[in-house]
Amino acid sequence: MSDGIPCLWMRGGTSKGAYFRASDLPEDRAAIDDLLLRVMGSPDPRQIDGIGGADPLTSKVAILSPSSRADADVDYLFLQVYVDQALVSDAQGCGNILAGVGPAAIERGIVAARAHVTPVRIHMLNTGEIAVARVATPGGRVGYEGAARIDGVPGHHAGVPLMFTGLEGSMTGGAALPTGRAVDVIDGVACTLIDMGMPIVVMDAADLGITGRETREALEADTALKARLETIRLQAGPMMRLGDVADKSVPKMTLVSVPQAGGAISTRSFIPHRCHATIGVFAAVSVAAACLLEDGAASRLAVLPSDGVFRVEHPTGVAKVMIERGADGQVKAAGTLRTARKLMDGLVFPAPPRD
Ligand code: NQM
Repeated sequence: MSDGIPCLWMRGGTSKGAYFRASDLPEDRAAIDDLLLRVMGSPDPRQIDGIGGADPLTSKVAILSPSSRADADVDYLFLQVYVDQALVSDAQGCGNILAGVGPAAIERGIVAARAHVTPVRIHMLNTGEIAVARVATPGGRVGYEGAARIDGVPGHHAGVPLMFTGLEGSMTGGAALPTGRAVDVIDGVACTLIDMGMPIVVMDAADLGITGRETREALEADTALKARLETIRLQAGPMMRLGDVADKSVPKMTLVSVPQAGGAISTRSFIPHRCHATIGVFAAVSVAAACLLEDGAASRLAVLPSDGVFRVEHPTGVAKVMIERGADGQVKAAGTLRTARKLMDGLVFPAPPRD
């Protein structure tokens, strides 16, 4: 380990993380967690002695290996490395970091590139589901340049379309509504507890005494709001079959309000203790699915699109989610467009164990 560990540092969607081959890491999970804390520089609010960016959105890890399933090409384990606690969690997946998995799997020789575009079937170990990414591979190499733009990322890059099926109840027992109800009242607040790839608690921002148009910074400074959200979250966790969520990064807390910019719904997401600069990919799919329910905060405020493309507004723009529904009205498939970029390929040197 003192010689350094092969590591790709990539932007995936609106997040950043370290991508490793499983074979370059220890086998034992406790040893991996210990190593990743030292790689990222956690716990420390500045992560000064590691490569983490002092924000949950830039303290993320993807571990890749050839797939254990015949219907997938690569296995992807997502780990959230907490910034200011000695905690590494696999209790959630991450659709933004997922955007970098196809390119990273090709870069690392786990998947062979095709001539123009390489479809990569990704087995997401955190939830057991499969996503399909289409990676631009001009000339048989990953191409990062392109014309796709996503809000929250400056400039334009090669698009990475992502398609999902079977997201319902990804971490909560197989049903999109783990309590069987569109609305549960917790601490007097009407909450929609939903999991379509990410367990989230959807609430009307007005019920929490805010407009839902506040900036990320203003919301992060609102300690009374954050305390109230955490009290609701700790009760929602067991109701969503997630057990005690005190040390888990799910469920996420999503405050919704009427759309401001021609979209379907406006959001402010707590993930769960910091406010998201945008919105997570699977969180956006879950919010879009909440808009389609007959009851609940999101459906009461949403403006449903006629073309199946939900423009989910967030603090720095819009995340577009394509939703395909079956004859029964249920969400059958979802998709989104992300971009990803290789930022650094090299060796990472973890900090020594602390005393
Ligand atoms: O919901 C942050 C992110 C995410 C998660 C978080 C994500 C998703 O934006 O699929 O992408 O919710 O912790 O990276």
